[in-house]
Amino acid sequence: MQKRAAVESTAEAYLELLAARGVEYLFANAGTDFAPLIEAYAKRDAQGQAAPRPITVPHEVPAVAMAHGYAMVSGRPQAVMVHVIVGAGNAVGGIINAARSNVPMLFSAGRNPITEADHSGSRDRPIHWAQESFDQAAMVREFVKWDYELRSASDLETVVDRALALAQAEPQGPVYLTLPREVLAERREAIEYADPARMAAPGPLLPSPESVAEAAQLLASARNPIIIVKAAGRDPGAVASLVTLAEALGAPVFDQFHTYLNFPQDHPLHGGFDAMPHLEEADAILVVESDVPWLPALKRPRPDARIVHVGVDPLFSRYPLRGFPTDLALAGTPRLALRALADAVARLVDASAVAERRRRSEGLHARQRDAAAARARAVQSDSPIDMAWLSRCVGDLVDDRTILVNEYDFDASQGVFTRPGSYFSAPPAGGLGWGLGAALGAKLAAPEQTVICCVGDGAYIFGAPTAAHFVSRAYGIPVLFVVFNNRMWNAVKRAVQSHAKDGWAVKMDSMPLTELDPAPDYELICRASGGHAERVEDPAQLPGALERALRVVRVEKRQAILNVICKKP
Ligand SMILES: Cc1ncc(C[n+]2csc(CCOP(=O)(O)OP(=O)(O)O)c2C)c(N)n1
Repeated sequence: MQKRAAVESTAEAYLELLAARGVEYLFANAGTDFAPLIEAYAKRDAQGQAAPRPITVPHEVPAVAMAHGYAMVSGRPQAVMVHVIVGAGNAVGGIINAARSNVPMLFSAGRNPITEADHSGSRDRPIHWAQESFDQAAMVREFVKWDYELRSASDLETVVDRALALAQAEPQGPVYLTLPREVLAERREAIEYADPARMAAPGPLLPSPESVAEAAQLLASARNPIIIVKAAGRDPGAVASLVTLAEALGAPVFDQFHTYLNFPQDHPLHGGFDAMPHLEEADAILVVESDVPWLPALKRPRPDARIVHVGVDPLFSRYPLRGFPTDLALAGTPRLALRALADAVARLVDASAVAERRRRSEGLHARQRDAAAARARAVQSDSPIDMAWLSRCVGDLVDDRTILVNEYDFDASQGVFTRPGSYFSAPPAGGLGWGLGAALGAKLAAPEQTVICCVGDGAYIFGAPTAAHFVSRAYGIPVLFVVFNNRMWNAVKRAVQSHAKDGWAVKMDSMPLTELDPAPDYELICRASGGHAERVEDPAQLPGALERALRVVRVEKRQAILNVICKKP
């Protein structure tokens, strides 16, 4: 159906279209380039017309992370807009995260006025000369699927629909749109557009029956097949398919460097979080949505092991170097590809071999669970607090209406996540500063869920906490933030230890460039935005402090933070 809406400018037409296309939020960090858009928002607000809800995020890192968090929970891309080249520069890390996580997003930036004078929107500030670049999109081009500069209002519908369809086409990812101020400011009387849109993203893909049959044959004839998975749970529907396949094979599933809930942790075939000790036994390996299924520098599968990869882009075509052996690659939507594989495998396997493998896998599962519990018990009274005990206490709070967003230090083996879409951890690209914004975006997308955000003290600082806590209060988005505060960048320290085991830094116990001591009173940053804030040093006080903070988040609907002082490694 063709729809006509009265608007005053291209900026207003843009808002009309975004709303019509179901974009619920515009996460924005504004500058002078926003003037026509702000004007359009004010007009639509005054007249009660629909527009994506504008969220002021006073730093680009949490702004992009909020759109990331919203899309990872809801599956729906949102819009982000930042200020010309300088805002885009601050946002690039988040775009890299979204790209490597295959998270859809409409990322946009204003463009400095093109003309020096004589047009509505022409340059009228001294920054308007220095803020122009030769190729603004170049800054993000390598990490977006498509980029374009809106040149004329007449193409608006095509441009917006193409951007949203491409972002949602698999492999999903961010797209980038430059919005020049003159174009946004152009006067218009109306916009006509198709409603619903006439630009659909391609639907789910299934690998060919021949390649499914070949892979099924390979897996079903193996004596010791194992499954390694990282990000299948990006599509919550893939979890049940993976369970069906694992059960058909009786094969253990290893969450290796996992970024989503891929497989219920209480399932007897969940083999834990480290496949490396099991690589040598495996004569067939199914790698599902995993860019890095093992670390070849440390351990590799047997040379004769047959290896099948399943994913929307099983060769990870945007990675310059990636050499994991691939005997068969099944490109397709994991939910469908795994289900098809499960059906084919079930027709081929030997039931007694499956039962025997399942029995062994159940033993492994039980040993893993017991070992994790023992690790936490052994340190439960340690002071300063051990991160295993902290993870246990947080893990114990997870129920069927909790989402956990983890940027680094929460140890997932200390929880029992079972529900698809209940656990998210840092993107494969590891651009720090993702956690706070992602948790806020997750809470916006799932207001009925409790969102717990676990961050290292380093990750907390990268997340622009003043901006994140501001957003939480300003828009009523209550999240429980738990800071795993070891007063250092342990990841960097560990890298030095593994790079030079007996080197100077280890021998002299000297780790310059890794210390975050003296640590700020992080809880005060949250308190400054009206949050409940506690500093926790006594391990025995931890469960009580978590309960109090959760009550504030759930009942008072206010953000809360626990600054948990942990052992310094
Ligand atoms: C934007 C960005 N800058 C730097 C790094 C390098 N880096 C990786 S982990 C890390 C430290 C994280 O510290 P913290 O969150 O306290 O966790 P910890 O390492 O102490 O467990 C750093 C600096 C990064 N990943 N991203």
